[in-house]
Amino acid sequence: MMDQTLNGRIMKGIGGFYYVETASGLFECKAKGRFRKEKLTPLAGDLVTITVREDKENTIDRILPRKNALKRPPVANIDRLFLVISAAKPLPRTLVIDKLTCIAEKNGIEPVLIFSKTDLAPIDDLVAIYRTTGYTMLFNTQLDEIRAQIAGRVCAFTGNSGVGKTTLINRLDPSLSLETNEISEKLGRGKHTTRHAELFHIADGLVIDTAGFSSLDLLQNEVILKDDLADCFHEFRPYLGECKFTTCAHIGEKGCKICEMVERGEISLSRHKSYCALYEDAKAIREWEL
Ligand SMILES: Nc1nc2c(ncn2[C@@H]2O[C@H](COP(=O)(O)OP(=O)(O)OP(=O)(O)O)[C@@H](O)[C@H]2O)c(=O)[nH]1
Ligand SMILES: [Mg+2]
Ligand SMILES: [Zn+2]
Repeated sequence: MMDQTLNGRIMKGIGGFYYVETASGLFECKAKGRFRKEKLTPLAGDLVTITVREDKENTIDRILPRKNALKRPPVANIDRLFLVISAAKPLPRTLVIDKLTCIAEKNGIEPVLIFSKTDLAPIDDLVAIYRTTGYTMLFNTQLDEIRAQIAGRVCAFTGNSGVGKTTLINRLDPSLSLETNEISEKLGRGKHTTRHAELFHIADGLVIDTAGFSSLDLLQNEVILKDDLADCFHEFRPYLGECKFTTCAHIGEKGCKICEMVERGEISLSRHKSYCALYEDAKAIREWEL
């Protein structure tokens, strides 16, 4: 048989091998040496062209341009990021949620908020805060609605350890039976034994299981510059450019449209507080430091 050129998507990468799904099946491939020279690492989620060979190892020959790429977890081409937020155990922290939505926005990923453990504590205050963002908000019990959000897209789940990400993914597709904390504790196994990203078919879409990566990894490895920050707050966008001063940083200046909208309750105070805190952090970062 002759060598075959196929298009596909990297479902996972382990120990230098990549598993590429194509219309003709799944193929184990090696990356061409050229990528190493170009300092380009194939990532789970990458759309690639591969050559399938009869008597030699299959290779990834080309990585198609990416929509986005995260460092940690190392994944590409994500469409939606599900932020799982628990009402309790662990308690939600708005600054963390807001930083994560900013990282998503910066990468062209649509955040979707999923509230879990609402059987343990009320979540109304948080729902009220995020209503003004316009983001889709769902409870972890709304499985069909969550499945509809996944269909046709590449999705990732994030959120603190213990919020119930794996539990939810298992409920969305019981055939997966990924290991939850409960089980790994019972088996006396250390948490996060595997640290690789892998794509699964769930609900007519692809879900990246980022076992071993925490939202902290995302938070620590993605940087947003201060001039890009306001744009990452989705609900600020309609008003940007309407401040009195073109140099307005929206942190309490006179004639700031964003601050006016906060006063009017159109933008939630909590989100603006996060913005101010993140702006302070971002001030310390210079582009040449990246
Ligand atoms: N009461 C309650 N418990 C839940 C809910 N969702 C998950 N849990 C429990 O929370 C614990 C942690 O759930 P996991 O799914 O392992 O959490 P995780 O987000 O995957 O955690 P990491 O893998 O460490 O990031 C388990 O004991 C679950 O049974 C929920 O809606 N309500
Ligand atoms: Mg988990
Ligand atoms: Zn302003």
